[in-house]
Amino acid sequence: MNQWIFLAATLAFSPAVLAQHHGAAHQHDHQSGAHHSTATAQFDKASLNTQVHVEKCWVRLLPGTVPSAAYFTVHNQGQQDTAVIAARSSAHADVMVHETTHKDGMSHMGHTASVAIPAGTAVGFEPGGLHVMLEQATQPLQQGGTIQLELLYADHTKTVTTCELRSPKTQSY
Ligand SMILES: [Cu+2]
Repeated sequence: MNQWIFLAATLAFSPAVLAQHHGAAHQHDHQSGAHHSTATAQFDKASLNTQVHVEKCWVRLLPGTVPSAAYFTVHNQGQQDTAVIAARSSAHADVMVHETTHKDGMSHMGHTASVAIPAGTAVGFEPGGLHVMLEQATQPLQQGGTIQLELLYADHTKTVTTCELRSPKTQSY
């Protein structure tokens, strides 16, 4: 076999190259596309949630195809407990609620099916913890711009929030 072809084939399928595509800190479990289309239908049907308010939403915008993360605070001002069960972005095809956990000095992140927001409380999505992972941007995004982030709740209502696109160095809102 031609050595160069062999090398190219090896690189194309090596796990290291695949991991690099998502960025070293972004190795996470992915769900099938079927979940995304189900979520889209649920968002389209959902009415607006008037009990829950989402504030201080910002995105740590990373270059190229590296996934970005959205952070915000969810205030449940109602009498009923609720939970965030999905998210949708106006500018990304692949959006997932994630939680970063730390164990034995390593950090891992994965999909979280439900984030409880008890009545009368506020839950922070912050660097190093809960976040919404944004992948596959559907349009060019620039620092200083904004996106619309929708959150879907357990009672199948939703909120719509404007999020500011910030530099990768940003640590908090
Ligand atoms: Cu993540």
